[in-house]
Amino acid sequence: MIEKTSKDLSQFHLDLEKKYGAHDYHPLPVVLEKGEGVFMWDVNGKKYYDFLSAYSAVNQGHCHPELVSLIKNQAETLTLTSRAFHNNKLGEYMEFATKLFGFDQLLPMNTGAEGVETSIKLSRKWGYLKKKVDENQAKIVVCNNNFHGRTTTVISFSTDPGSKDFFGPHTPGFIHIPHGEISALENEFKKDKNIVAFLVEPIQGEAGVNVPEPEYLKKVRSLCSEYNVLMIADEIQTGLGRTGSLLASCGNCSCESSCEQQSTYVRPDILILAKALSGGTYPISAVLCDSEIMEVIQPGQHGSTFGGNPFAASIAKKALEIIIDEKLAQNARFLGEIFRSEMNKYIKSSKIVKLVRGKGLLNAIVINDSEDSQTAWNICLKLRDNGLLAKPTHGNVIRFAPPLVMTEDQLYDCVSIITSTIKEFE
Ligand code: IF1
Repeated sequence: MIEKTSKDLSQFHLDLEKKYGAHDYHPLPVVLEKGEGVFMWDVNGKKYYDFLSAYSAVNQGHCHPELVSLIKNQAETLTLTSRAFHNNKLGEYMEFATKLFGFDQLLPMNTGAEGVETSIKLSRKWGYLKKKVDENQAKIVVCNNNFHGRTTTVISFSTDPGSKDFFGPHTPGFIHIPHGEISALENEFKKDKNIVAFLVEPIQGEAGVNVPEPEYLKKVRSLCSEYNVLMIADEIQTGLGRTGSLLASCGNCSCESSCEQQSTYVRPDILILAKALSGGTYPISAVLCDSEIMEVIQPGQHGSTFGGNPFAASIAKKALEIIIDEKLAQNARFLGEIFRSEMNKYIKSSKIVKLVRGKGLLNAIVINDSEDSQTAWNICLKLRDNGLLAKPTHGNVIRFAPPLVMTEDQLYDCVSIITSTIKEFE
């Protein structure tokens, strides 16, 4: 029995997790118990800026009051019917989301990985039924250093040994190319007529916020159309305002109307959303595409117990409305410019930070140290002590992704905390 000591409540919780939990994470040593907007508080009452947003799942800010109120109401009304029956929230959510993103239809799932798996099943079956690729030979092109989730098929095409090794035998049918390299993509399309899709993150988050050149997605779109290959955009982390527009594949739009009306919109054939689709309250994912693709899935061929439940559907519609009504994409674009500009001023004189990169409020700094150094980790520990929570992605890269509801003053306050903390390591 682990005793709850008054000295430090955190240790009590850390010990419980260590003793009774799987060790599938190495979290920063902080135990949180409350969240509101851009802030979180630990069990000892210490307040922090959240600069990770649960990997971009809390774009609308912690415990957004409109989501909390809706959840309370729906929780005492109807939460789950299964898709064996209809419910009064799913259709209105589907209509809202498909019109907002400019697609015919939506398939509701729960986690991001399930959304990715769904897009793989849709693409393969579309390939066999519509593109007429050879039976059981459908191929999907993916990028090196991708991150699309942790299910067995998805890690089959990971290039990260930690995600992939010792989980074989791996699902076949995936071809790897470097992210951002158009010629590599065209070479594959020329070589293999059985390619049915190209699965891509507009910006690679986990790989360290790799931003491709501005025309990359446009060229991907054009090649996929030319070779009749489905373009699948995994916007699970980059979507929903995070990179300064409603979708990273929208470019710098005005977010005043549906994506499709934006001239800068690179419209994928399949769009995958999750994370902030629920405002960080509940696992919700969605796959959107036109009927010509969606119709390859018929009753009994795909789904999930919780997919499309009235609780999730009502939350997701509200979460999307908040992003639009509060102009969170525009705020992310505005604050992201300030963040990178302020960090670049600091970097000029820093020996520790090599560069800052990102789009909107999905940013990262690269520490001038080896990949296996502890510097980034130690900086994050010090940031924690100074009231800001962030975590390294790989070795020497620290991702910075605050909730999109942050104010300009709060951002300047965070820049001051970050730069003054890093100065302690100069
Ligand atoms: C972990 C990373 C981020 C994602 C993209 C699909 C998924 C994710 C682009 C799957 C999920 C999460 C998973 C979480 C940490 C976090 C993460 F570090 F793992 F890689 F954000 F970068 N596509 N990303 O980013 O969605 O099934 O998790 O709902 O597994 O440690 P999920």
